[in-house]
Amino acid sequence: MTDTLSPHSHDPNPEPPSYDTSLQLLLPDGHVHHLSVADLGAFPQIEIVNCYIISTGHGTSGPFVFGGVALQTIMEALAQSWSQAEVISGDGFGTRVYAPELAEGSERPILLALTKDGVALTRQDGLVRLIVPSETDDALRQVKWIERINLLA
Ligand SMILES: Nc1nc2c(c(=O)[nH]1)N[C@H]1C(S)=C(S)[C@@H](COP(=O)(O)O)O[C@H]1N2
Ligand SMILES: [Mo]
Repeated sequence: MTDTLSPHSHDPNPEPPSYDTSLQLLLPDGHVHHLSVADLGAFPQIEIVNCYIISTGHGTSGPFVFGGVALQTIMEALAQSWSQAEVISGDGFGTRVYAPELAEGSERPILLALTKDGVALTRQDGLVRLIVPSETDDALRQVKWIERINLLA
C-alpha cells in the first residue's frame, strides 16, 4: 500500500486548497485543539535563517528566514504522550514527524512557520507551513497549508 505521507516524488500544488488558515491538533485521546494563526502567534516565536526549499525536479529557492513557533513548543504546551505526528495539508499532502526528532534539541528545530523573511506568510505561500530545516533533499516535508496534525500514541 502506498503511504501518502511518504511520497517519493511529487509535483507541488501551486494553489491553496482553501483560504481557512486554521489547523486542528488531534490528541491521541481524541481531544481536538483548534489553532488559528493568532493562537500560534501567541506562543514564543523563533526564526531560522538559511532555509532552502530544495527540489531536483523543480529547482531550489532560498535562502529564506522562516519564523514561527517551534513544533516542540506547541507539543509541550498542548500534548503529553505521543510518538508520531501526521502533519496533513488540505490538499492531501503530508509528512510524519517522530517525537525523537523534536527531543534532539536541534538549533534548527521543526517549525510551524508564520513568516518568511520577516513578513507574514500569505495563504498562497503556504500559511501555516511546516518547515523541517534538516530536510534538504526534495522538499517533501515542507508541508504547505497544514489542515491538521494527528498525534498517535
Ligand atoms: N500542501 C502541500 N505542500 C507541499 C507540496 C504540495 O503539493 N502541497 N509540494 C511540496 C513540494 S514537492 C515542493 S518542491 C515544495 C514547493 O514549495 P514552494 O511552493 O514554496 O516552492 O512544497 C512542498 N510542500
Ligand atoms: Mo518537490
